[in-house]
Amino acid sequence: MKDEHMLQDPQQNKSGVTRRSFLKAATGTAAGIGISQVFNPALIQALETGLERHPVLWIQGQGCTGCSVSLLNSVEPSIADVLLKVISLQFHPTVMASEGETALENLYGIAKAYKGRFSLAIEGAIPTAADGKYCILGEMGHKELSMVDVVKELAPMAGSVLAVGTCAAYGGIPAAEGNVTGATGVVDFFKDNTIKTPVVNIPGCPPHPDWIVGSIAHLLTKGIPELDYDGRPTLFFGENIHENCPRLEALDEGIMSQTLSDPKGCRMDIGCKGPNTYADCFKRKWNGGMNWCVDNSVCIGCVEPGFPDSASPFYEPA
Ligand code: FSX
Ligand code: SF4
Ligand code: SF4
Repeated sequence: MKDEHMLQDPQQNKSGVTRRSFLKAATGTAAGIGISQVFNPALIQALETGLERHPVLWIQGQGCTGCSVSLLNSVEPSIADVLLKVISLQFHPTVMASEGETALENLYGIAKAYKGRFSLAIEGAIPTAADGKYCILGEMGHKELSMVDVVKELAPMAGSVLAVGTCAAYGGIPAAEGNVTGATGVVDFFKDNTIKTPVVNIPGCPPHPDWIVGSIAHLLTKGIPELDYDGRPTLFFGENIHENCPRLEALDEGIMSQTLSDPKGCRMDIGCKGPNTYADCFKRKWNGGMNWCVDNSVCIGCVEPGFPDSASPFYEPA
């Protein structure tokens, strides 16, 4: 099958958002908070042509789907439109209409047709125990396909892999103490199986939608973004939460919160893990820029390798 026929043409869709209107919105809402470096005018043009022929295939292993939900709930216009019509997302178990063997055949068909030219987004950890039986994605030709099988087969064919969420990046909650499923993060799984495809980690439990969309946009237009020691884009994970926290001044003055409802104090005594955490939540904020964890709770270090064990108990000082 020819490339042209394999992918849906986003421009032919009849519903609300066009690629141009999405990119305009993304530029507007993201201006001044870092993502504008991704969505500059030259890149918008590149996105308009580049995204169309670079499919993203999104598979889900051992996670809670919170990564997808974070993405789906957070952008206006609807991220579902964005993913289906702007980013050329060709497989996503939560949002696609297709199901069963047909869907899996499509997944494999696109991977083969676009070998070396598609990105594989992996959400959730990969459960390796019991021969991968803890996570079966479906059946093809009367054969069960586990997450392990699919990653082993598709990841080497991909041009790049996005490990979306802390579970995919580092193992996260499924790999916490008591990990009976052998839950493993993507990079460790690749090492164990000699898979060499480059990986971009987009941790967070869940990750901020800008981190996901921004990393994909960077990947598709400028290639792999600059990554830190833990494989995360420095664009989003290059700054320390504590050093940039608006409550740092309170700490310097010895004003410490004893309760989560305290409006001013530093949260260190009630467990804030900001000092060990690198992410731009302090300026990007969440829920459309409304608030972030430290406003009403503490930073639990959700983007760090070792989370959640290394950050537990959440409400006790580190
Ligand atoms: Fe993990 Fe994604 Fe935490 Fe959940 O599926 S990163 S458990 S918020 O959402 O993988
Ligand atoms: Fe640091 Fe947390 Fe205190 Fe902010 S609230 S200054 S991140 S310890
Ligand atoms: Fe995760 Fe901390 Fe950011 Fe909250 S503030 S999303 S816990 S890194």
